[in-house]
Amino acid sequence: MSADIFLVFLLILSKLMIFNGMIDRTGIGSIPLIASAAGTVLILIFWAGLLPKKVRFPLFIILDCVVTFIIIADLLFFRYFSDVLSMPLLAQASVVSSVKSSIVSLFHASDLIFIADLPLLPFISARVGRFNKKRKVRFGKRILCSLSVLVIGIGLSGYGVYELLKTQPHIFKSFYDRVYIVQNIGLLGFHGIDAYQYFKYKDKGALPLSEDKKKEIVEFLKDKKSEQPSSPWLFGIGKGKNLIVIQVEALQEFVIGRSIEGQEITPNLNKLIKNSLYFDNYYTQTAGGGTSDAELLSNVSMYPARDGATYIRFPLNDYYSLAGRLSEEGYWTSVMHAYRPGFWNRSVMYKTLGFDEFISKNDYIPDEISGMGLTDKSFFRQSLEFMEKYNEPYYAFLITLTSHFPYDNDKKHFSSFNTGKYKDTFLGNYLEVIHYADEALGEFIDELEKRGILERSVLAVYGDHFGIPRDKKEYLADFLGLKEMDDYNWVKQQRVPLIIRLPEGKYKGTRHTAGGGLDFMPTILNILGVDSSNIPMLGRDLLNSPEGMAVLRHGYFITDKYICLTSKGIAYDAETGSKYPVEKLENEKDMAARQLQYSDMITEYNLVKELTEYLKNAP
Ligand code: GP9
Ligand code: MN
Repeated sequence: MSADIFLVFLLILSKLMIFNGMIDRTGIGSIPLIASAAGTVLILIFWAGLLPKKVRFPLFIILDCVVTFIIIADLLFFRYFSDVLSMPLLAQASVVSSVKSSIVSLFHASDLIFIADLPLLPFISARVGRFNKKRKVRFGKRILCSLSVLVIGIGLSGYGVYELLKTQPHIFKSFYDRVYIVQNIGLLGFHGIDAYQYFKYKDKGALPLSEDKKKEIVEFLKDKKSEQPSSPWLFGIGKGKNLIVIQVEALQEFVIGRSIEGQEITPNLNKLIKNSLYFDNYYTQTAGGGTSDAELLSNVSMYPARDGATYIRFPLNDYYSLAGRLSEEGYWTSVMHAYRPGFWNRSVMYKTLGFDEFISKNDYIPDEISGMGLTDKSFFRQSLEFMEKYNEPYYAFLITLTSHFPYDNDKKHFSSFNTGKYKDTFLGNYLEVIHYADEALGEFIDELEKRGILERSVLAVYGDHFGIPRDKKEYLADFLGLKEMDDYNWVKQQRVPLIIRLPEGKYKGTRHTAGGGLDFMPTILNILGVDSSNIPMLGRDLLNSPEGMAVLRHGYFITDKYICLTSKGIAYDAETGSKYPVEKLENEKDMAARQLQYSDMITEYNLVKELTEYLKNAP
């Protein structure tokens, strides 16, 4: 390698490593990271040996400038959003303006290190050029050298990617933690994969959208609203109260009211249910975005994206969110989750969703750790202190963490819970962490009560998505005493509990209407007495709908009476599990398909603003 090429290689690699050091001081010694970053630089400059020095020199300057620009842009973005830039973000101009306004405060004097080489480059190159002048290498040999550099570059980058995929096999599917990718394979590798994914999705045929289709969506939304009675039941029963929503990680319905070895698994949830509206036929409708999809469903009443995660792919769309609507009513809105703020692109998305505040891992004292991070008990304790400072009414959205897969947590902070024959099995571990999450929740609710907050609030608790993956279904069948976990049983187990406690425990009782995450927002807005007629929501108010229906993201649906496995062409009686003629469900099938399609159109064409206008002016 000629000296000038080697110099450019070193310069760019150093800049990349300094960048990594700035976003994560501890991780820069990692061999896969260094190898991968070096590999990407080699891929970037492999061609250089084929060109005469006079030609490649200006190209080097351009290349260095481009990489420097990318690094600085990412660095400023990181300081603002705790995240790195990505194609879906860049495609939406407002992100640039949000960072632009604070650019001066985001730029640190130490960042000058990234541009320090630029004025020196011509000088250095001239010297290196003189030193190298006499050596002439045949063209064929140079081609061979360049190809070898390319192959080594690909090999080194591939090694970094391989090491990352060993521990995070799905990370490139939904890009749930961009910073983590950068920490493991470097900035250029990340941007390369990100751009590839972006164009791959982009060409994946967005649904065709005509003016007629838009009108069809409006009609659909209007029809949905007209199903509601003119004076809906319980409208405004929680008017002016705080809204406290707890999204519990991996909490499934089957644990509710159930005991093992003579102990209730969720004694606190069971107690809460006694004084609450309890929806026991409520389904998870999440897809590739996991927890973030559950958040999305509850906060905007739209389905998650068909591919990848909405939080990652459409973070700068317009959304008419629960937080946005409650802000208009004078609420303070805050979301709390003790994990890295960039995970699931939350720091960007929560701004988009209109939350006034995001309290993340960076704001909590890490005094008790288990599983993925701060324990739920400490999370609730500290969150309550934040909440106490808010002016009322407020909307506090709390997302728990301890009961996260794979449930083999350090149990130091757990009280003992005997799972009998399931001890140390996957299911036993799940039951233990859920028991812990329940205990943490119980402490929190007691504290809310003691401080008088409970009676000034509407409290909602629900599970985000399944906890037992399909490959562990036998455990579940055994635990539930089922002969076989067939499709019917499996679909039924996709329920998560939804509990809504009204002040003074009013209107308590179990409700069996079929529903899902999509229905959370309309139900809550009715309870809070907030007009939602202009909001394009795909869900329905579960307290006022004549019939319930939950459409799962891949198309299966559940009505109050039937369960339909659409793609398999099979239907069951929801109660008994006996087969039901699927051709009798044509209307429901059509409704389910349209719902999913409209949701995708709204998301992919960013239609919320336009639809809101339509609904506002609709007769
Ligand atoms: C971490 C937590 C995990 O922030 O929300 O999300 P999941 O893996 O369940 O999607
Ligand atoms: Mn989750």
